[in-house]
Amino acid sequence: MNTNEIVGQFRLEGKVAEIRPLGSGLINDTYLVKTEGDAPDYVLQRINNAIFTDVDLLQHNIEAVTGHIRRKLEAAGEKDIDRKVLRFLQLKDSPKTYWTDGQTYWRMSVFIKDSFTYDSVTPKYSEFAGENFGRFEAMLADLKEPIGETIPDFHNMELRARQLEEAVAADKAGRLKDPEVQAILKEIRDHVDEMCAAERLHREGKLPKRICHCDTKISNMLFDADGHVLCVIDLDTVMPSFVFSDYGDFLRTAANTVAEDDPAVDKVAFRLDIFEAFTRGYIKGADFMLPIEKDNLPFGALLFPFMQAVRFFADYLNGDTYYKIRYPEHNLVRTRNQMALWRSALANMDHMKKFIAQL
Ligand code: GN1
Ligand code: MG
Repeated sequence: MNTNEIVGQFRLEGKVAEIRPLGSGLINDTYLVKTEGDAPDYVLQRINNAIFTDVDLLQHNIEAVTGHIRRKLEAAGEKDIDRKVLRFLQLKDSPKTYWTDGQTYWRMSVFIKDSFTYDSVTPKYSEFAGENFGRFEAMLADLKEPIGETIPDFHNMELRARQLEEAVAADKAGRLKDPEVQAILKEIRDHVDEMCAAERLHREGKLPKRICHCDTKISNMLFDADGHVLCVIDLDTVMPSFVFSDYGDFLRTAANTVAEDDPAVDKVAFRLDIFEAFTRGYIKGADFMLPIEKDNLPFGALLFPFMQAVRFFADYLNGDTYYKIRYPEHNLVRTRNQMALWRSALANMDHMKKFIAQL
């Protein structure tokens, strides 16, 4: 079936004028569905079923989360709600919000009008983003419906470390002999223990899990033309996790002076102006945080470049089966970049701690 026929399975308004690729996600395939006249435009996504194996659970989570946020916005008397929370379309012949032919899985949501995404932001926008990602979690704090893990242990550093060791043991792509690969592996192994602190604190009963977004890269937030935050998008990985997930993944993308796959490793640096602005906003929005969560935010800023490096590196050793790549060394380039960011954040640890203590 072609995308036109798939779109035809959903309850949409208007006539389709054009369908074209949208965005830069590394997992799903995304399209913009333009319609004729005044009808809204839509986003069509093919869900990567190799990664999200339980699409029923995935869409159940998303419906629970968007429904809960919508009701809160309504109760607060918000205007323009359709631009502040995503709305997924049901099928013509069932209330389900995804369609499958048994092999591929598809969903559609309303495209939010006059919205913009960014791959880099000013400190001012970061502060708005921080407050809104924090508020996103705060809004979900009283969600009664259970939210399952669409990818079990998604942000569990101990699991990611084990997966890397499995990739090393198997060396499927024969890449382990490269001296650079050996050096990266050594650096990761030297620090992996300290990077698993959150799981230990959780086992000791000191660190709670919250419902988090778990993919707070800067491009997953929509802004309006004036730079105000409209809405959080890409809800596939909303699940219980530590606050570090959302705090850390934003800084991993927004506080890097370059993109996550920029090969110019010497240009990679952790931006303190973005860190400070985002942290101020996040602490304001995530008003539920315990002292142990707040005090460990600098750890979260280190954890995410490190975890992402481990994930890209494991995929490189496995022969690039998880992330989309555009050239053979893409995952290695991403690994180098994320390790450089981690080193730069590490060098700023004292500054980060002091800054948070005085807030
Ligand atoms: C993936 O596809 P996208 O851009 O939403 C990944 C994230 C990574 C990110 C790195 C389900 O996100 O965890 O941080 O790539 N999502 C999944 O760019 O693995
Ligand atoms: Mg995502």
